[in-house]
Order: sequence, then structure tokens, then C-alpha cells
Amino acid sequence: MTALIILLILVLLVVIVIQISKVSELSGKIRGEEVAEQQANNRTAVWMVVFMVLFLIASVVSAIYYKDLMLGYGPLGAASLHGVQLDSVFNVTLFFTGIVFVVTQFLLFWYAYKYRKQKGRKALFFSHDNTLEYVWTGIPALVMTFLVVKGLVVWNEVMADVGPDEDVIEIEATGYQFAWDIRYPGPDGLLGERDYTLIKQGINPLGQNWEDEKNHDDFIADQIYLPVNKKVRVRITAKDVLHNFYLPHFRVKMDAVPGIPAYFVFTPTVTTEEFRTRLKDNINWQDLSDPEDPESPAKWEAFDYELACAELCGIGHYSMKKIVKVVSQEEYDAWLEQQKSYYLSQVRGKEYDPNLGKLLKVEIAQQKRDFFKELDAAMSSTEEEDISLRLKNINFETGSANLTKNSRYELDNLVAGLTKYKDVEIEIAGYTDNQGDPSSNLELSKNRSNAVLNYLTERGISASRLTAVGYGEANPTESNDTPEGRKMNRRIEFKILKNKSI
Ligand SMILES: [Cu+2]
Repeated sequence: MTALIILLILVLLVVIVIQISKVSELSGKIRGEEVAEQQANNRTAVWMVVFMVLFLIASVVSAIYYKDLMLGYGPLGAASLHGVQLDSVFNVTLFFTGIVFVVTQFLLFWYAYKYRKQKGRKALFFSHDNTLEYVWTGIPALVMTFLVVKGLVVWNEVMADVGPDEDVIEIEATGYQFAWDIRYPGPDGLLGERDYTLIKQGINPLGQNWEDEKNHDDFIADQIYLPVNKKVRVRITAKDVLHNFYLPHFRVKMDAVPGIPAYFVFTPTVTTEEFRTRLKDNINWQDLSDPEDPESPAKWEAFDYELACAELCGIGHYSMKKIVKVVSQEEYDAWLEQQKSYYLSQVRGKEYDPNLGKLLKVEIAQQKRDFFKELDAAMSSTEEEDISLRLKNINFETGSANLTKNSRYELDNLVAGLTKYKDVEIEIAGYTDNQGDPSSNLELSKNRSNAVLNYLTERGISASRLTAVGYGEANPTESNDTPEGRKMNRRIEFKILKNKSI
């Protein structure tokens, strides 16, 4: 409705101007052409000055009015270390160009007024003036040099790569029509190799080389999580066409070009929560985040940093948005803990897994983490009873007490555990399933727990802290009717003898 009214007013204004010019044309004919022309010139000249004043006032007022909605001003100050510098470069440039803007606009309209055509006035012939040439070449050259040098200094700082030993989180953003895949390096802190020929939709979307160990713990995150005040290096790539990795609040912007590696290093300095507090008292952020829903939170409460694609890359371009969360180191660590390696959750054990049958470093590390998680929990528990823990990754050759090669990692975890808690005494308990003769099962379980005991004593654990017991078919944890259940029942446990420890 408002737009319609404005349109009508504009149409009416045009009609009025046409009518006035018709009237002055007619009056001109009556009064004589020359006088009429002089009057028209005077009128136009005055309008020029009026327009200049209104135009300059509108420029300044609108800039002040919209200040808080523009990046770099009010609550939208930079949320990264280098962003503050970039904003200052923009402000310095705006200061000089602002002066030039006001002066040139003033002169343009003022001269149009002053030198309007008047009877008897002749134009001055002016061919050349050296001083003027010096002034209007020299001053802009000086100002430009200053701006360029200042800009270059900041550019070199902003675009500097990380040093070899710097503490940095490296992540990778791959743009494609129409989303971003954000890859994190996992606990090893290193991103694995990629090869575009390995890309397979649904199986290996990024073309990660699964024979590269660094890939085994990499994960693809659905949001960008970053700890505050920690340097981040983003590898920026694209799979199909040109995209642009744009984090407006952090002043990060870089083209993502297929086949050309690019990067951006930045340090977020304001957490999402802190940024919301910045917006809390600002008038532009008080409306409902969803105008249709009166229960929805205010805009400032619903605020999130976001990643956008700043390249018109196709019809779904607008949907290339991802939420960015900047959190404390503790929250970041907790989030990391929950993320699942793409390889281990989607590829491991499938027919296209090139590492079938191999125990991987990442799995050994996981075994260790799991082992200590359980052991530490058991040791800090206030439970008076003895606590039994299953050694999940110890296996024997079929029907014998020979430990398989890969069992050594779990055994080494146990050695480390007993070294960490040096006052603990344990019982090593061997169990079998119910297949075969019960007495030979009992014998086998005894031999197996003894094999574990021997391994421990060979690695310096005092035999006085260890007891090996074979329980045979006793105490099944699962039904012996299924192969899976029997597999679970064939096991080695160790019991922390609470009452004997100090
Ligand atoms: Cu895009």
C-alpha cells in the first residue's frame, strides 16, 4: 500500500512538472523567448543548489540512520582478530573518499549555479595551468599511496599463512551445488589426503584416500564449531563450479575454485553468546525472529554466525548456508568428543573398505581411550564391591591359549592401567562358551587367563598383584544359543579387587 502511495505521488509530481513547463512555455511566448530563457536558467540553477543540499543531508542522515545495520558499525563490529584491522582500513578509506565526495558534489552543483548562462557573460578561455595540474595530480597521488600502503600492510598480515609449529586448528570447506562439506581432522589434528578420482556419491563424497591413516579419524560436521581465541586455518575448495567461502561477521571471504587450493587464517574473538549480548540492547534486534510465531525468541536471541556462499553459483545458491558456533574451549572439546569419524562410521568393514582385516592406528587409539574411560570410572567409583571389566580386544587362536597378535594393544593398555594405579590388585578371569567338554573348557579358560598373567609379569607387573582364574562355561553374559552370544561369552575379564587395594 505504502509503495502504491509513493508511486502515485511520483506520478503526480511528474504531471505537475510537465504542467509547469507547459505554463512557462506559454508565458514565454507571451513575454518573449529571451527573457523566458533567462528565467528558466535562473530557476534551474537554484534547483541545482536545493538538490545538492537535500542530497548531501540525505546521504549523511541515511548513513547515520542505518549505521547499526552495517557490518563494522554499532553492534556489528568484527568478531575476529584481523576483522578489526580490516574495518579500520575501510574507515580510513571512507574518511578520505567521504571528503572527496562532499567537496566534488558541492563544487559540481555550486558551479552549475554560479556559472549559469547570463546575459552579457562570456566564458573564460583557459588553456593550461601548471600549478593546478600539480595540485590535482599530487594530492590524490599522495592520498592513494597512503591508502594503498596501509592496505598492503594489513593485507599481508591478514593473508599470512600459519608458521610450521603454530598451534592451529585446520579444517576444510568444500563447496558444491548446493551445500558445504566441512571436514575436521579428528584427534590427530591432521586432515587426510584427497583425490578427486576417488569421489563416489554416498560412499566417499570428498574423495578421501582411505589408505591414508590421517583420514581415518576425519569427520564431516553439520555445523562449524570453533573455540574462541584459537587460530583457525580453513582450506577452501570446490567440487563443481566457483563458490565463495564467506563468514561476514569474521570478515572472512575467499573464492572456492575447483582445482585451486586456497586458504584463510583467522581467529574468532567473540563467542556466539557474547555476540548475542552485544545485540541485546540494540533496537534493530528486538523483533520476533519468526513474525508468524508469537512464541519465537527475539532476533538477538536467535542470532547465529553463518557461513554463506558469496558467488552466484546456480539456482540453489541461496541455500548454501551453514551455522557457525563460536564456543569456549570446554564446549568445543565436548562437541569434538561426540563427532564420529566418517571412515569408521560409514566405510569401515564395508566391501569397499581397502583396510579390511587390518587393525588401524585409530582403532588402537580408540581401544585405549575406551579402556581408560572404563578403568578410570571404576577407580573413581565409591562402590565397595569388586568391579569386573571386560577386556574387549583380547583374542586367542581357536581352541588354544595362544594370544593373537593384535591382542597386545589391549594387554599394553592393561599394563599401563596397572602402572597408573600401582596399588591395585586384580583377578584375571577366563571364560568360555558351552561348546565341547566342560572340563576341557575349564582347563582352556585357566590357560588363557594364565597367558594374560604371564604377559603382564613379563612387562614388569608384580605377580603378587595378579591372580589368574579359569571359570570355564560359568557365568555366561549372553545366551549360548547363538554364535554372537557364544562369542560374547568367550572372554577375559579383570576384576579390580577393591578390598585389597589401599
Ligand atoms: Cu555457491
